[in-house]
Amino acid sequence: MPDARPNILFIMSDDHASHAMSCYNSRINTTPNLDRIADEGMRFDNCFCTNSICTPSRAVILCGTYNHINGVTTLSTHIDNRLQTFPKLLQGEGYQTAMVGKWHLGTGPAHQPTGFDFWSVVPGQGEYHNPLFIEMGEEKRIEGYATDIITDYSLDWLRQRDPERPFCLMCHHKAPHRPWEPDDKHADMYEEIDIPVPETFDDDYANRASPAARAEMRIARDLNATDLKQPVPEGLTPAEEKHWKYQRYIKDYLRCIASVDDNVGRLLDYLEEEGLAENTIVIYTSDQGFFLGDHGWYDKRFMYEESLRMPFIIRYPREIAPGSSNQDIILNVDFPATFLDYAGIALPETFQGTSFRSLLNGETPEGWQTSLYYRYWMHLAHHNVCAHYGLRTLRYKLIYYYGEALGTAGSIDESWEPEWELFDLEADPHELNNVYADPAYAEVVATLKDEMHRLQAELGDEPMPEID
Ligand SMILES: [Ca+2]
Repeated sequence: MPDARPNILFIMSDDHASHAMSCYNSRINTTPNLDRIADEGMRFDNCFCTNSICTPSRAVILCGTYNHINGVTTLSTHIDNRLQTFPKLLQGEGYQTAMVGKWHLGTGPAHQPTGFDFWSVVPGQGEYHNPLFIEMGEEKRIEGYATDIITDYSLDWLRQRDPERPFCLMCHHKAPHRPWEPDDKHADMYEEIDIPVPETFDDDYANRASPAARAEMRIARDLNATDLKQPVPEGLTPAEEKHWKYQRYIKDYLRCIASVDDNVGRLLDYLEEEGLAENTIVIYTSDQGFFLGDHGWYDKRFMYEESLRMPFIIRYPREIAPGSSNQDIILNVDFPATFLDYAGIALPETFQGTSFRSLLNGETPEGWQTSLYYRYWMHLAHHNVCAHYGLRTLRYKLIYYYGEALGTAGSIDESWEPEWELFDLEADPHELNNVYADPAYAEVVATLKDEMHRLQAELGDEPMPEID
């Protein structure tokens, strides 16, 4: 009897914010192939990461644990590849497993991928053009463009698999990570048009705690020559120069996404041609969000919406109604629990996430999570972003910038004074007005702190000394 367990095709790109996908009503681009997944499946509007940076988010997804548990708190704390992961569990139950593309969890015997029948990954961030791969421990440089090659490898692996057993393929794109290098095919896209700027493009960082103004990820000031790829024209006013830099940045970012979109289309076509579309769960997501000129920024790390939010679209015709969407909170830590649920594998007690299969069936269970805990550790290590933790509920967001690196590579600012932020997302969706000190929100603050401490205790993290 054929194995009826579903296949899993998990496609994840790097730094692709949902507001650059047309199925999320992007104002700046179209993504017809990604939209196929959303049109034929479900779009999650409140999917969030627990730490908005590459390496930690990837560890959360594999291990089903928060970073203070799996130890991958920063870019330099690589994964201990003996940890339990969902691909290992799938492999142990007869799934064929593969990991292709960006790994970014370390190289060498202690950190390289485990739990995969086949793996071919780019070391570190990887390169866009003629990238180096490490395939089952062997280095090989491949001619071509990373997004195409990662898809080629994925298709090659699918073609040689055993059709009698289910598969789990993790196809991880390097794109559209900085420095946003498009391929020749998409190099001239958007050449003749101006991409609109977001509403908060000229944010002055007033009415916030100090970290927003301290951050060094401003389009006007912090993009470098490698990012811009062309000399800045002379004679521009500061506003014109900022606008020119935004166009340079965002167009290359969107060109990289256009290639991802094309290549997702190739994978979807393959599933259809092979009669695999019905029994394959297809996911498209990104390791976290990104600022697309929002608040005048590029990059991520902050708990602010554009960075915290992950795109998550999923198609599985057997269980998910086409063209559906969901507003419940799901987290990257919930992904592995969901995949194991579909595979009929019991969730290990050590996994901290919860399967959202019932949400995919259109039902929100009683007591489903209405808040999430977030923590970014790398105090002043990159882009001068401060370490912080916080709580987001459906309406509010509380953030605490406690100002310590906790043994990570960041430099310590001795003069640091801890600061809080509270945003009422209903009244202030763009997070421009910190109401932490507003007496009208005193009760809200107290309730949110209690909830945050409850979650910290439940998840096994320790609060820092908290000063009001
Ligand atoms: Ca990333």
